[in-house]
Amino acid sequence: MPFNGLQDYLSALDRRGELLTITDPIDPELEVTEIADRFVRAGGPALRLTNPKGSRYPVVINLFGTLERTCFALGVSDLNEIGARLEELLHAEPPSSLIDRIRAVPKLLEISNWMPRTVGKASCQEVIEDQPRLSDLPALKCWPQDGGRFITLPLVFTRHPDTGRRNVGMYRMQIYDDCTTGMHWHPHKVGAEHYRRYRALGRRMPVAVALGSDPAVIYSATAPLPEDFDEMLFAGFLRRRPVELVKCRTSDLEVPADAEFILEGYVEPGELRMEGPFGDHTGYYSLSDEFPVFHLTMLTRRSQPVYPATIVGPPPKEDCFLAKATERIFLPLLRMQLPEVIDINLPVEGIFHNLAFVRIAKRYPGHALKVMHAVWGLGQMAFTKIIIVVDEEVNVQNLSEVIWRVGNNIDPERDICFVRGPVDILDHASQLPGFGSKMGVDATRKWPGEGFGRPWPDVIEMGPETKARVDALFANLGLEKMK
Ligand SMILES: Cc1cc2nc3c(=O)[nH]c(=O)nc-3n(C[C@H](O)[C@H](O)[C@H](O)COP(=O)(O)O)c2cc1C
Ligand SMILES: [Mn+2]
Repeated sequence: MPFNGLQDYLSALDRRGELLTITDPIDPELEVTEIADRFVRAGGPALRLTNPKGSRYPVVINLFGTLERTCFALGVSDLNEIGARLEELLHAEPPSSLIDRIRAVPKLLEISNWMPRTVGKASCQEVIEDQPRLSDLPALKCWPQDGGRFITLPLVFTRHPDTGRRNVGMYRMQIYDDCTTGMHWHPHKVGAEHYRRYRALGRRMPVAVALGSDPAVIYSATAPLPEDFDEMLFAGFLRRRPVELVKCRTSDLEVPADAEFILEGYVEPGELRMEGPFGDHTGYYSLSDEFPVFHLTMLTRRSQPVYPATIVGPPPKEDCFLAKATERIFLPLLRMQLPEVIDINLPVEGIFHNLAFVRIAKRYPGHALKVMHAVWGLGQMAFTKIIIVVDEEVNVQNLSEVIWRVGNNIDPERDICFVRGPVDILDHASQLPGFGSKMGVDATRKWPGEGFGRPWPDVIEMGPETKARVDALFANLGLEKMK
């Protein structure tokens, strides 16, 4: 069942014994991070800190702190279920016969059931503050060298000025004062593209930010959807129920009705300000740089809101589980473009952009190279710094196996390819910000058609007859568990 907002999710976590309430005074500067970090590393519960210093709103954090909790948040017992649902939807054959057409109707009705719905009355507008103060929020200063306090789990709503299409992205916001923040959409992200269009038109850009909603809605803001795909429709698909939206008070943007807080405001084209540093996903500080500025003009909220937050930093953190959800959910989409891909593993230590293991059914000479170039052409996968392609017999989820196979199967000079292109803005090693090089490793077995003239050895394996004879012997000795 989908959740009616963040507090409904918290109640459900509480019933599962996955919510710990701490009533002691805790400082949103650094202390919340140290507490949340210990709990996330221990696979511990979500946290509700009811007495953050300097604010009357409780902080909730670690909402996606384990893989199991992320599954629960998205209403599944296994993240592959969502991928499978998506696959079924995408592979729906166009109905040919009348019977097929009739059969397709429920499926189509189901899709229309996920379209967001607009409502008139919303809990996120129970209280209207037209003289809002961001200092009322218990926003975190996460790490010692951070440039200030940051809103770390915001859902940023914008519209393309020409098409009117909505985008929702999670882009952190550094609080400068009571009514301005940074707007840290990287140039590659859709919010930044909307901004560029507003700038070209010379028009002020309306922006609305939702804090807290059904966790499926929160997750959707992080999902690497195609540019014109509405995150709120996607959230409706995930929760199997439409997201209810309400019109903002000061703009035509629509925001989740169940949110805890809505920050309404605008970004002025051309206005830039230094943002950061910020202890980031990579485990390093991202350096300060110029980003657009968000101006808050109105805050609406629930009468008893909670403030959602997250911290990022050296893995694992909560964002690792959000990203694992993305890996599983989007595998079928990747496979629509590249059916030869069997599986993919973006290990958390690789911070998702640094390292991808791709398992393929190799069909022709050069196939691994084709796959890596295709991956570099797919949405946010373009930022993958190292892609390692292996054959279908390699289980990419088993890092021990991958390292064993890759080390054995490559001749570095021949099998490593370098390309240049866009890299993640958070990459601090690239020669220029956002532009650098990437590396592909073809760790598949080499074929004669690839110029490989030597015989390729088999992997060592015991024969089944010998195994069966020793199984029988072990059973007699009471050693049957030793395989
Ligand atoms: C906790 C968290 C914080 C994030 N912060 C940022 C950020 O500050 N800037 C950014 O461009 N992307 C950030 N991201 C990644 C984007 O949310 C992600 O790339 C998303 O797909 C962007 O949506 P879009 O394609 O609609 O632009 C963050 C993700 C998470 C999980
Ligand atoms: Mn988007």
